[in-house]
Amino acid sequence: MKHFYNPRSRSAMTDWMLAELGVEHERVCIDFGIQNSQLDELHRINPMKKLPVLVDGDTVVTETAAICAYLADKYPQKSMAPVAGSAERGLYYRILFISGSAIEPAFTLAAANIEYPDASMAGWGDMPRIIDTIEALTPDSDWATGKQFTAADVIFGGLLDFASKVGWFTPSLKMQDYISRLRQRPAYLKSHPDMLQNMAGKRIA
Ligand SMILES: N[C@@H](CCC(=O)N[C@@H](CS)C(=O)NCC(=O)O)C(=O)O
Repeated sequence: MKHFYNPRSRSAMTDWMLAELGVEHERVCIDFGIQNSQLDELHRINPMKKLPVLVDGDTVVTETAAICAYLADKYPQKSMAPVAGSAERGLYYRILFISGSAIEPAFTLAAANIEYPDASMAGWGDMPRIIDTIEALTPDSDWATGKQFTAADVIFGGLLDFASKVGWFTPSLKMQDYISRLRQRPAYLKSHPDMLQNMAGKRIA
């Protein structure tokens, strides 16, 4: 497997997922400022021209949440996804999908000081609804779907961790506790060496 990533980007989450799984893979660190054959390859395999990308044989997976879900299913012995058909699996899907389709766009627009005029028309609603949703989905203890740490924590927790570092929102105490638990995981530390520092104001690759 080949992972196109940059530790200073959303692909820190897929790097973290690979570290949690402990699977061997080829790393291709992309610097968007350097035009080379690796960047050409990224542009060829992903018309979105974005990181992260996972190439597994003939399969090209893009989108951070899709890559993490794909990896969780590929290595079931690592127990990074709740059992298919279980109640926890429903919550797992909810968290994986809402992170990319609603929480992220809401944060991105808020960071650019853009407010969509009608929360009922926008798939991501508005910031008050998003903050209430994050609060409801944040676990009081353990992990997002219960006792088992899953790819949903890498995606949802990873987004909260990143968004709080760059100042996109102010986490509640419950959210801060959850983020602190995530930051203590050895695989998190392995994949976020420089992301532990204050990222406010720094360019995201
Ligand atoms: N929806 C995508 C977003 C990926 C994304 O925006 N990646 C950024 C880095 S954080 C990127 O590659 N930007 C380079 C560009 O768009 O030129 C995902 O979740 O994977």
